[in-house]
Amino acid sequence: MRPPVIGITCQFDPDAGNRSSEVMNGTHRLPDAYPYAVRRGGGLPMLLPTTADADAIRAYIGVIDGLILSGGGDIAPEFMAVEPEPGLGAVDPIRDTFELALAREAIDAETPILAICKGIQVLNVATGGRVIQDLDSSRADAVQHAQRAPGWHGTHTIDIEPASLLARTVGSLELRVNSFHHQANRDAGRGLVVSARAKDGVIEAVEGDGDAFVLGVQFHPESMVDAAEPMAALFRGLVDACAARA
Ligand SMILES: [Mn+2]
Repeated sequence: MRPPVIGITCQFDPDAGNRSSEVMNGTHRLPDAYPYAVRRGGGLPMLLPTTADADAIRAYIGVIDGLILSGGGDIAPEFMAVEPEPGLGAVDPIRDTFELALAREAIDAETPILAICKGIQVLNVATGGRVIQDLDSSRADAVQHAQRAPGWHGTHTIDIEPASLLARTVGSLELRVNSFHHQANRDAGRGLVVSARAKDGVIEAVEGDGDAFVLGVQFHPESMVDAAEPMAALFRGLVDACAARA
């Protein structure tokens, strides 16, 4: 029996001024930590090229057993119907359009989802949730969410909701996570609940309120699978959820 196929979205760098309707000129990029973490968790990683083709997006969901929405830049505020704030960083509306459609298709199909960093923002916006465009790091109780330690090193703690999918998956109610974000979810979208927060209240995880494996994390577990067992458990949890549906 083949291992569950885990589709992973990519970062996409458009090439300036050279886009046709047929060819989306640009370059896909993805740190190898993602496919490595999937293989280590027992899955078969498969990269999903960005596309605007709705039929192709549906076909992706038909092919994959599970989905990872990977990290990247900021989500374009137009998809939340709000104006860009001064602290907004680089956005890629092509990638956002693709990932929002893919996330909605995956939710409808009850495909297991692990959404990582930017992915947790995509998951929220796809379900009508809101995003803080730029965390206020000057707040008196603020935690540093843009760490300058190596990626495999957890720097701040999160408190996990008891009886949550996240707690069951990592086997703990507290976790030390890495942190490379300046955006965060402001709330949880439809069908999602908050399942972890940092000590300053910033949302660090959301999950589906149903039986499907739908988990979004604001940190980068793929960078920590060799350093911290609970991080590897997230990828095993995704793969096991896919295997259980097969
Ligand atoms: Mn953080």
